Amino acid sequence: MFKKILIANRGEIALRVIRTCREMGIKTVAVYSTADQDSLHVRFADEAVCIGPAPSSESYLKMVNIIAAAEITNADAIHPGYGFLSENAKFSKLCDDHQIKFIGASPEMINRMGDKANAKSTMIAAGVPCVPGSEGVIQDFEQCEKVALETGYPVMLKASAGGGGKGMRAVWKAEDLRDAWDSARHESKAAFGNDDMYMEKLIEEPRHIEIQIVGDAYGKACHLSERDCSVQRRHQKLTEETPSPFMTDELREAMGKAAVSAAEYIKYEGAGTVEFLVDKHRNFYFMEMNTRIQVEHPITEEVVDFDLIREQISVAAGIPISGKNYFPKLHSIECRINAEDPFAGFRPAPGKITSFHAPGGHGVRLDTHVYAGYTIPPNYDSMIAKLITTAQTREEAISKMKRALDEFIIEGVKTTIPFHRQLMDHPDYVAGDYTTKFMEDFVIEKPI
Ligand code: MV4
Repeated sequence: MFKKILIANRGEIALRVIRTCREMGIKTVAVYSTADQDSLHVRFADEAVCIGPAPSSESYLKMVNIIAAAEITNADAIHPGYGFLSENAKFSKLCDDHQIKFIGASPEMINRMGDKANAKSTMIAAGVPCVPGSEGVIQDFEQCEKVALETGYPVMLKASAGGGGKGMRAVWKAEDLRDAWDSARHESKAAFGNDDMYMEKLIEEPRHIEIQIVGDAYGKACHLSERDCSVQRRHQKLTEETPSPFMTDELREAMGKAAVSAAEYIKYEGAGTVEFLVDKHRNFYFMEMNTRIQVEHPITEEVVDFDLIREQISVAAGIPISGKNYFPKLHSIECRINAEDPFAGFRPAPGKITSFHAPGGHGVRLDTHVYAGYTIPPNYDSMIAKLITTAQTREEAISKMKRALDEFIIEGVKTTIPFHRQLMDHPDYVAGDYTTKFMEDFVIEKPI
């Protein structure tokens, strides 16, 4: 087992990893930017190394500084958390080159899944259901028109380097194809330096349901059931839950099986997520694979009673998985609490937290790095806490969430707490009747 792990991240996920390391008797090294000197991850780690100034590009993304910090502290592994360098093939390779175990995917795996057209071809080969469309990358506009006619409108043009909706265009009729092709390629080139495009049939009002998987170093994989992440705004998830209110035992069996096939086909090692689009007829299609631990992993941990960070570390150390799949025994919901003003288009609202009272009680988990007196720096993403409630049923998990949101006090900065409180009362949400379109129609009521 590792003796010392460096956590190449900040915020709640850095704390989350430190907690499990503590329980496993593994020493920890925090790295931090000058903006994070007073962060809890710096205080709770055994050692801490400053890696640069506030901008991420000069600190949390500065690979050589992080490797240097690992070398001077004698860390034998690096946990990248999510975001930052967690899906960076160069960084994964750099760790290998320095004989430091990267607790994440291999450079080859990251590259393979990062290229979406390539990921899709791989999944077709693995027998995973994919949306009908082009076979790989489209060569020119002439081929684009041909594939659109074969596929049948409406279609979706997607950037192969994309993800998070960038370089993606829905096209409803042939006369709009040219503009969509030009603008999607332009957007993709500007964002990723690559304008390879592929095409799919448009799935209307899909649900976003993902399967958590874990693979070991011996080619064996298992799944830990699903998370429903359909409540999103501009490709930012707001809340997630498991089990999905749309799920059936048959669908879970089929999606779980597909996700395990995907993982075993590519010999995936570590924790990963296979994302699917699910249509109203419960057809499911591969969308993307994430080769990292995700923000919303705690809801899975709560319903299957399993520490995913411990499993990541154990698999990275070469310990085989048990091989069995895990099914939800409870219902869990996560609300992402962001320092944003939900009444002003979710505009970021960094600043000093003047008072803070955390909710608690049975079935309430709060993953956060903030406290009274903490100043949220403007340099990083605006998530400041994840509030997770778990109960026997969905109805009880919602009641518990309402209660927990009501007793959660954060003063000094605006937060998304009032949004979540309204969401928990929304009749369609309460009925479990929501898709990825839900937030387009959601009207937030301003308090008087
Ligand atoms: C789609 C789709 C409909 N049909 N593909 C959005 C992010 C990107 N990685 C894939 N996305 C979508 N792909 C087909 N063929 C609709 C979306 C989509 C979406 C997916 C998941 C969660 C939220 C979404 C919001 C808008 C569009």
